[in-house]
Formats: sequence, C-alpha cells, structure tokens
Amino acid sequence: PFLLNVLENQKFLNGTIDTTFIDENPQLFQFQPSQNRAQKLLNYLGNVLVNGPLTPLATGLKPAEVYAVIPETPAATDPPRGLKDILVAEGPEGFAKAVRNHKGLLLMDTTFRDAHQSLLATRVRTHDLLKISPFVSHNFNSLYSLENWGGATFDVALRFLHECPWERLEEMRKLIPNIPFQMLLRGANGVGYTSYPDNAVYKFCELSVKAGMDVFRVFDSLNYLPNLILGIDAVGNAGGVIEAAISYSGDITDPSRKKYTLEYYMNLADELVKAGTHVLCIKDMAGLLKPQAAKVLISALRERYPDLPIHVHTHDTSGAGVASMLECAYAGADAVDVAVDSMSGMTSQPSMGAVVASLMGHELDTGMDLDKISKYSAFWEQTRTLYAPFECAVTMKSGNADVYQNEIPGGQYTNLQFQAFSLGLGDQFEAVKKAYREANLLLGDLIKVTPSSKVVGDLAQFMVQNKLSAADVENGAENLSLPKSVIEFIQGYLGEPYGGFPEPLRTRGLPIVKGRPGATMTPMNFADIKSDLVEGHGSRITDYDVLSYAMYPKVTEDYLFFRNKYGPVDKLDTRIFLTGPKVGEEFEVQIEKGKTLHIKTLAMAEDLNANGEREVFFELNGQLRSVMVRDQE
Ligand code: 3PY
Ligand code: ZN
Repeated sequence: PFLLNVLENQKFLNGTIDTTFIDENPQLFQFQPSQNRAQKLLNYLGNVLVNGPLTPLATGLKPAEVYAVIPETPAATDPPRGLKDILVAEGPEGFAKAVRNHKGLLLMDTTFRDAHQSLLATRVRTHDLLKISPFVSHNFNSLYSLENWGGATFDVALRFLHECPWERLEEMRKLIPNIPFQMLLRGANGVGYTSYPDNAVYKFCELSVKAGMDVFRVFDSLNYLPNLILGIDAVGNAGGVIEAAISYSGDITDPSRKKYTLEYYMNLADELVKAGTHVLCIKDMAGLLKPQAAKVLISALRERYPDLPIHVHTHDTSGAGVASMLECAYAGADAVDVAVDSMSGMTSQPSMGAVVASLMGHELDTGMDLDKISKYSAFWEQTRTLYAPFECAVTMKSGNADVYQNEIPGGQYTNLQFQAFSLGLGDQFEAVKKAYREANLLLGDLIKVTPSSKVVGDLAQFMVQNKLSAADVENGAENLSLPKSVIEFIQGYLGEPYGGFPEPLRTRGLPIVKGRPGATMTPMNFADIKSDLVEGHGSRITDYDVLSYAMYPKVTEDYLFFRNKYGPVDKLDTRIFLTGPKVGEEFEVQIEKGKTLHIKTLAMAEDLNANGEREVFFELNGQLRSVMVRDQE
C-alpha cells in the first residue's frame, strides 16, 4: 500500500518532487520474499504428515528413532594444527612437500562423501555432518584431508535434501579450520554428468575455493587428457591443490588384458605431471586394484617420481581393499583413502580402523588413535540408522569379487542393485551385471566412472529390458533406439575414449563433436543467469545459486521454489525431515544461532474441508498454529 500511495501521488506523477533519495537508495525498493520461516516449516511438516515423505524413500524401511551420541570435544580450545595450516602458510607446493616428507602413511577420510555416496545413496545431510565436525577437527588433525564435497553430493543436496551444497561447505569450514577439505571434480564435467562451457568450470572452482575447498581430485571419465587438463588448469587458477587422477580399469597383472597396461598408466602419469599436478592420484573407482597390481603400479610410479606425492583411492567391493591399501603404502604411496569403520566396507572405502591397526608399530604407523576412531565410528553407526530408507545393506550383505569381472564402480554398483531389486526381480541384478560387462566390451572397453559408467549402465539396462544380446546390439546398431547417454557418448559429447570410438556404433550418421567438447561451447553469461533468477525467486539469489544453476538448471530452480515454499528444512532432524514427527511429539529446530523453534504436533483433523484440505494443528513456541494441507490420497 505504501508503494501504491507513492505511485499515485500527483507530485510524484508530475515529476515535481525530488526523487534522488530513491535513486540513491535502490535497496529500499528491492523487496525480499517473506521470511516467515516458522510458518513455512509447519507447512512442510503438515504436508509430510498428511501426504507422506516429500523426499522419495528408496525402500520400505523407516528412519530409526535415535539421537546419535555426539562424542565430547573440549569447548573453548582451538583444534590442533593440521595440514590445512601448512597449506595456508605455504601454498599448494608447500602442502605437497609436507605430504611427501611425512614419515607415516597419511589417510583421507571419505566418510563425509564417497562412503555415504556408496552406501546410503548420498543422502547424508548437512545437519548430521555438522554435529560430528568439531570432533573430527579436534581429534583427526593428522588426516591428509577430509573428503566432504563434490561427486554426487552436489546434485543430491539440491535435488533430494533441499539444501544448498555451498552452505554445507561453508558451515563445515567454520567448524573444521585445520584439516584440508577435498572434493571430487569430474574435470570438464564439473559436478555434473555432461560437458560444460569452460568458463563454468573455472568459475565453479573459483567459488569452491572461496567457500572453503582445498584439494581438488580432478578426473575425467574417459581419462581424456584435454578434459583433464582443463580441470587441472581451472583448479590451478583458483589457487586450489591439484590432485590429478588416473582412473584405473582392467588389471595390469593379467597379461591377457591388453588395453590398460602398466605402460598406459605410466604414460598418462607423465602427462599429468607435465601439466603441473601437485599430487598424483590413482583413482580405483570400482575396487579393481588387487594387492599385487597395487604393488607393481605404485612401485613404478614411486621410482619414476621420487618427489611426487601419490594418493590412492579404492572401493572395498570385493573385500580386498585393506590389503590393497597396505600394499600401496609399502610401495611408497603417501596417502590412501579410508572410511570410518561403521561406514566402510562393501562398495564404500576400506576401514579406517583396520588400516590404522595394521600399521601400528610399523615405520608407516599413521599415529591415529583407535579409541577416537571407535567413538567416531559409534556416532556413524547410530547416525546411519537414520538413513535406513536408503541403506544399501537392505540388499547387499557381503563383499563380492565378481566386481573384477563386471568392473562396476562402487556408487553405481549399489544403485544398479537397488534398481534391480525394486523391480522385484532378484535375478535381474545378475542379468544386469552380465550385461554391464558385455555393454562395456561393445563400447570398446571403456574407463568406467561418472559419467561414462552411466553410459555403460544405461546400455546394460537397455539390453536386459529388451532382451538383447551383444550380437543383437552390434547387428542392429543402426536401427536401435539406444539410450540418450549412449548416443551422446558416441557423438563425442564426453570426449574421446582411449583406443577410439566403438564401431559399428559410431557410424550412425549423427552429428559428431571433435576434440574437447567444452572448447566449442558458448560461454555462460552469469550476470544474465543471476538477473533471471532474481526475477523468478527474489533478490536473495547469491553467486553460489548462479553456479548451482550453471551445473543443474532445473534442479536448482526446483530447489529455490521448494525453499521459498517450505523454508529451512535442512535444519530439521533427519527422521523428522524424512518421515515427519509423530502426533504428540515435541521437538526443537534451531533455524539460526540463538533462534530455536519449539514445535509440538498436536493433531490432524479427521475430516477434510470443502476444498479437500486437512487441517494440521501444531504448538509453535507455546502458541496454537494450524496449516491447511491438500490431501493427495
Ligand atoms: C563420482 O563421480 O561421483 C564418483 O564417485 C566417481 O568415482
Ligand atoms: Zn570412489
């Protein structure tokens, strides 16, 4: 009404009043969307109570009713110094030197990223990560790094958890100032499944460093050098630690596997060193690096590059993960990846406790304390039960050495198993694994990791669904309506696979991209994206939102709408977020420091009103409130 009065004022309309005050203070006229966060949260809770989870659950299991015990940390003391302090003082080169000079084996803890990506469909929420962050900071300052971002976490945070990945990063940084943070960057594919214009990757890295990221593990899903170099350059420009990764496939100890040989890996390592990587990573995304192969590969790299830090990543899918990581350590690797015991094993990383205990008293002793690891593990053991609806252990009961045959990466292995079981066909998974192997060979025996692993997985499922053999696909190459990801791969949208494109699939008369896909893409206009987002969602849009949009336009728009409607759902406890409170339950939500809501769920109306809505009653900070929810049943 105020604004209308001004606009209808005759003097204003005649231009005879002095409006320079308005011109000089445009911020007064940028109206923020209503902040009524408490009411929005009640609206969310009402919706979950009436219509069930707004975040689809993967299984019939419900989150447990537990409050995980958070082990104590000394309140008023600063955490002990860690490698992050060296990185700040001496830059990436100083960090690399300190790593190389360190006597014992260093560990990266993947619990905050790859472990839950592989075991719990990436669903672990910021809320739970922050609870245990002070403990990590105070007790695990000797870590090489904490992997806590990138990979699938970015997409899942926005899409399913309705939370901002950038805020997650900033909040973790505040609580963990002393341990380097590490992320997984899919090279020219950023944190997405496709190629992006170069300036999106550069800007993404720049903002990541600003939000608190330190070490970037850069890989390309085809080990395609031009894509890798783009990622390396973007990280270097942003001032991050470059950890260029060679994705490992095949088996260098099997003379019958002729494509990915020791020589192939050594040549690629030479290129990555030439490109200026600070640390070299062997990324064994499927857990194929058997102990003997680990020894051969890491010894050869160590010999050729005595001063280069080497970091090894693996998955424990077969069960040989601890043995392999120990071989890597003995052969001269500086750091290996582990997950805390209760979040380790199977498609996740090998167990932290097992690696630490195995090296006790050895010259490579990690110096880490098993008692502390056990407290950390107890927290995750309980917290994991909150995510029961996404638990891979519903179907996966053991390690499985058939991974050496099908070569399915850890995260994807659990996904494919879930999908197969959700179709109700237990033996479907056996068929998918067999088809995955065939699809890989049809596509020319690819390096398989996101997104090339999705290409192979999509083709495998297509073959199973349509009951096609490898020969059927080969013979019908020109006429089959292959999945979109397969077509795009064949067109060159992911880059060029080692050994060339598969025939006869490639020759289908489709337009083809030559060389590095990002090189020919039109740069993104971030200012335009920002003004569009402000128009649609209000002036609270940040540069972080702009970059989320650059990576995931539709997902980010949905996230912004959702948050505008339902408020800070990321602040709810996980069980309540997923399946809602029970009627009669009282709980608290801290929406910001010093601002806590006390909520009690009172009742739901038995009858619907004339509009098909159900009224849900709450007590909010002692006051009666209600929300009307359209009943979708
Ligand atoms: C990812 O890209 O998310 C991966 O974890 C690949 O291993
Ligand atoms: Zn991994």
